[in-house]
Amino acid sequence: MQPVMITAAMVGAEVTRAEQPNLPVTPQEIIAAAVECYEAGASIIHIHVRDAQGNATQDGQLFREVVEGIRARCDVITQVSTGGAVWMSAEERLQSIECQPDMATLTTGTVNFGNGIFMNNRGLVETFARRLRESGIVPEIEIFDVGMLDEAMRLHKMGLITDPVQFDFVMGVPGGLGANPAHLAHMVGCLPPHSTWSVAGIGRHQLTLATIALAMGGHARVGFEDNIYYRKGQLAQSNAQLVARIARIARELDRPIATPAQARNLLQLGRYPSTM
Ligand code: KMH
Ligand code: ZN
Repeated sequence: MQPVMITAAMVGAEVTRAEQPNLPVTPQEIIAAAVECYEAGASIIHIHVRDAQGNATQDGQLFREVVEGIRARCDVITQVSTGGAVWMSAEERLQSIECQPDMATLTTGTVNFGNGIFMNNRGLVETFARRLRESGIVPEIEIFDVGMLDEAMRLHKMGLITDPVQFDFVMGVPGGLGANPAHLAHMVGCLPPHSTWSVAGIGRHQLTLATIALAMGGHARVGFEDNIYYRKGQLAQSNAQLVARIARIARELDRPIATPAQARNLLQLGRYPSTM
């Protein structure tokens, strides 16, 4: 089995400090939390940023500050969100890639997201995929429902995404794909041969689905974006605490933890030069 790539999704767009007092919010807090997660075993940092009021933003300058700050401290892979928050326009969402991160997310369809709608129509998805391709930024395909997998295959046929494709199954968002291991088994069975995949379980499903993913040979995403608790009724102390726990489980399952260099190799980052 491959070494485990652990992704730390530390901030997100929805969680507040009132809900999780240890949520990193300022660029300096996000950089420090990323380094802690890297030291605990993360090879990929999934990045969202917040404005001075703590609200989600896709401000390109804030993303640049965070990505450059992380790069100055360690070689962990930087993966920016192009999803942003449900109220944001497409142009706003794409500002995050201006700082030339290693990777960026790409959601391949529209889904209910709680009471909101996470809007990703075909035109938007193709535009995002093209922009990433032209910028030499490797996408991670975010799958919030099964049909998004078929849409990703369509992009693959169009040459907008190329092998090896990294998929992240986001399971348990209210309105989206349920956190059911049977769904996971089905989706993994549908993947093209050279793919890699991880699971981001929401809330209490984070630990169980990440563990199942490790046992199946996949990779795992943990962090406050998806889950703020260590266990029922007990808030996690930090994102790094959640990373350290899944790293411990991986070792128990005889899955070594991927270094960022190993993860770069598995994901074949830098596989196409920027044409911008
Ligand atoms: N905040 C969600 C609406 C991503 O980062 O690409 C979208 C999201 C996915 O978080
Ligand atoms: Zn995200």
